[in-house]
Amino acid sequence: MTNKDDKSGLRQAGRRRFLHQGAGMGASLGGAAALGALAAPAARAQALTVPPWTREPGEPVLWHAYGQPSGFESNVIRRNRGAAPMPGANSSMTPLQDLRGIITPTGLVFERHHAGIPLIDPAQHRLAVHGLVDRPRIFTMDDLVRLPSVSRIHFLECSGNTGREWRAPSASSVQISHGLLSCCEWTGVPLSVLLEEVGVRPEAAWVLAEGADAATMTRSVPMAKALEDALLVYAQNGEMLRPEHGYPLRLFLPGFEGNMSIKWLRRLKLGRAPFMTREETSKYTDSLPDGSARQFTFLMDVKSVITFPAPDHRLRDRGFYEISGLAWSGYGRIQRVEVSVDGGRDWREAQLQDPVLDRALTRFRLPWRWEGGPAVLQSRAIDEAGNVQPTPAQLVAARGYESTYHYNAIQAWRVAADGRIANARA
Ligand SMILES: Nc1nc2c(c(=O)[nH]1)N[C@H]1C(S)=C(S)[C@@H](COP(=O)(O)O)O[C@H]1N2
Ligand SMILES: [Mo]
Repeated sequence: MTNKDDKSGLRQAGRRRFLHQGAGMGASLGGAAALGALAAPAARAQALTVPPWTREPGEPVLWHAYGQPSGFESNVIRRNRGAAPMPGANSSMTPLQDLRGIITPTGLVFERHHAGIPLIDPAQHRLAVHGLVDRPRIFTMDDLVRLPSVSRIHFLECSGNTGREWRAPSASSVQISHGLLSCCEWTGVPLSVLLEEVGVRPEAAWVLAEGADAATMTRSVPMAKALEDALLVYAQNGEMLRPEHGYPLRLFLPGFEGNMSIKWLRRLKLGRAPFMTREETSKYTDSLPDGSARQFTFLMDVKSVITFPAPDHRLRDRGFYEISGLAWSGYGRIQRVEVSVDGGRDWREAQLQDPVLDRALTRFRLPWRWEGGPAVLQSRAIDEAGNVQPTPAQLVAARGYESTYHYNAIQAWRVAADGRIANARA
């Protein structure tokens, strides 16, 4: 794209070339043949002009000292269902329908706060570690960031994500139905390193983690998880955490429900038994059909969703489209994703985009030709532990209707003949 006079022309030529190559690709990807001959008529034969932005120098360097997306992308923002009854106790969702890779840009990462965002001076922040330890201690942020650190790419999903789809299709946007989900690079000190500093007593079996927000969010973490891969995170996507994600320090538990990754972390207490906090007794438990309830359902189940096309989009022309979406599991890597475009009669294996990482979002793609008629699109993920994403009927059979957390059923989008897309049940 070096010849500025010919930008749009190159773009059109490139598009046609891609669509043409698509024809060859189709055979090996099964069934998506005849991808060529589909450049939309409007994309052909246009006069090339020299646009105003080519005639004079553009904005200077440092136009934004902290970079911003193009103004033409201003609709790509976090959104939610509206005001919540309690000030500060609300969430916002990631615009999955507009994202292209596996990493969530930090400014678009969903938020879930139970009592607002505390604005914490890192110089004032402290982390206390006490209980069944040999050397109880209060750490400053300077103490903590000096310790050996690691970086890991993992998804974070609120266990309430998609919970409102339980009884019937509800949200008319994939952002609202599935957007309590992100995937970032997390940098921090392994909790095991800190626990070695303080000396864990042999009787210690659980760690209480407490946040410094007005919710003083508290959760009990099993010692095995604390020692295995729990992180004391201070940076996200390469820069220090942002206030809404726990600045200056949060716990991060790969593969576990988002609620346990306590933000604004101020205290860790080691004990013999779980601490039975509100968030693990009243909340974040799962009622079952027989009247009992599951407690401590830490792991996020295998799940996937098609992010394009979704109800947020509308198909304008028939012809080639790339179906694309995200798959993830708290049990490990995604092994396989299958996609159906006919309401679940036939399933085709989607391509997984490298890298396929442990407990990270995995992008899948499938070439598709829309003939202009009705279609029902679904994706089904299978993880390396052999877990298969259930249908809504299978999920309800196992869990009933009284739960809100850990909904991971197959999502269907219905494409109408006019190209509009709706949330549906296959
Ligand atoms: N201290 C504290 N930690 C918290 C919360 C909170 O309200 N307070 N919300 C939890 C919930 S329910 C989720 S899903 C995640 C959301 O993390 P995020 O806002 O960085 O996406 O943080 C968890 N940690
Ligand atoms: Mo959550």
